[in-house]
Amino acid sequence: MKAFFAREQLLHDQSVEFNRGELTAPYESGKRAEMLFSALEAAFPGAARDAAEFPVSHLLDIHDADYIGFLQSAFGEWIAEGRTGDAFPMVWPVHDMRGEKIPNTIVGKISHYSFEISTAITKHSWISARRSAETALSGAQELSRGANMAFSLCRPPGHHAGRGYFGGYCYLNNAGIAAQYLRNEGALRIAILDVDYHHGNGTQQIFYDRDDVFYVSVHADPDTDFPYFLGYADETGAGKGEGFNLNIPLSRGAAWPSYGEALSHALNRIGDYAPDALIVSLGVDTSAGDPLSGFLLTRDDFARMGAAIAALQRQTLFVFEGGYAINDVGGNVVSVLNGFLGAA
Ligand code: OKP
Ligand code: ZN
Repeated sequence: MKAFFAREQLLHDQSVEFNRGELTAPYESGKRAEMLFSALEAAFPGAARDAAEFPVSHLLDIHDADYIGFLQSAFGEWIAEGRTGDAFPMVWPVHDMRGEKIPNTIVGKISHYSFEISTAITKHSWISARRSAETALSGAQELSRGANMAFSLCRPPGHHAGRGYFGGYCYLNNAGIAAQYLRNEGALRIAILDVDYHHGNGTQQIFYDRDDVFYVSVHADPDTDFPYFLGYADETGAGKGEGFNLNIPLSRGAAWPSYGEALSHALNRIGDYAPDALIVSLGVDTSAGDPLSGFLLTRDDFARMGAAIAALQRQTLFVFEGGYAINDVGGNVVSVLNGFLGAA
């Protein structure tokens, strides 16, 4: 197994996050990626590889050009307009307001290109997000060269980032960018299995009207959990993509009996689709004790998850997403990978 990583991903360093009416330390820290990297090095000596660099065209395959331009220039514009600290969005064009407008000054622009308050653009967000996408691309390249599996230690995560917006700690849709890379390399059908606790609204949006990328997600019911406004079971795809989006929301408190059942339903549907490759958006915030989440998976359950995924017998790229119990993240990810490798 190869595990791809890029040190520049650690540079993104948001000062605060707004939670429960207070400013708190951000849940999504560089520390969690560093600790995960150490756990991988210990469990799989010699597996670590530096992510390669890729042309920006791979980002433009998935994201709008104006959004990519905005991500690159936003922090500079924030400073040029005399603001300090991190660039936070603060006003959104909801309901019947003019959501298509792109104001010319930075606060209006940030609001246009985002959807929630916990995620800011910091001095180094662009470089970290770009290297995170390149970490996913490196894993995809490994598959296109014939590897059976790879792990991409992406940070910041990606599955909440849409074609033209950031949020949920995500700026670039790493799994989506990897999926499109494999399509460009000749794969006909890609399945994305998203096992993060939260629904991957961005990945769903990007592929909603396509039948060549099947998005399947098991996640907390958006009625009670972030991102609240997407991820319900009746979202099944549109146009050509009808039937190629599958959401399986579970109630808070779900443990392996109900989770494992949902996962096997998801995997059966993916098996029927017969994808050329599988991308797993691997969030381990489904772990009992995760500070953002309400599922109760254990270390052993994560090994069961890995084994169930391996039973599909597809080339598989694991792309890291969430997981905020930083002392458990490494063990849980290693458990998924060992479960996969033991059963593959
Ligand atoms: C990212 B990923 C909690 C605020 C939560 C955003 C959650 C993003 C989760 N008070 N804000 O899917 O793990
Ligand atoms: Zn999550």
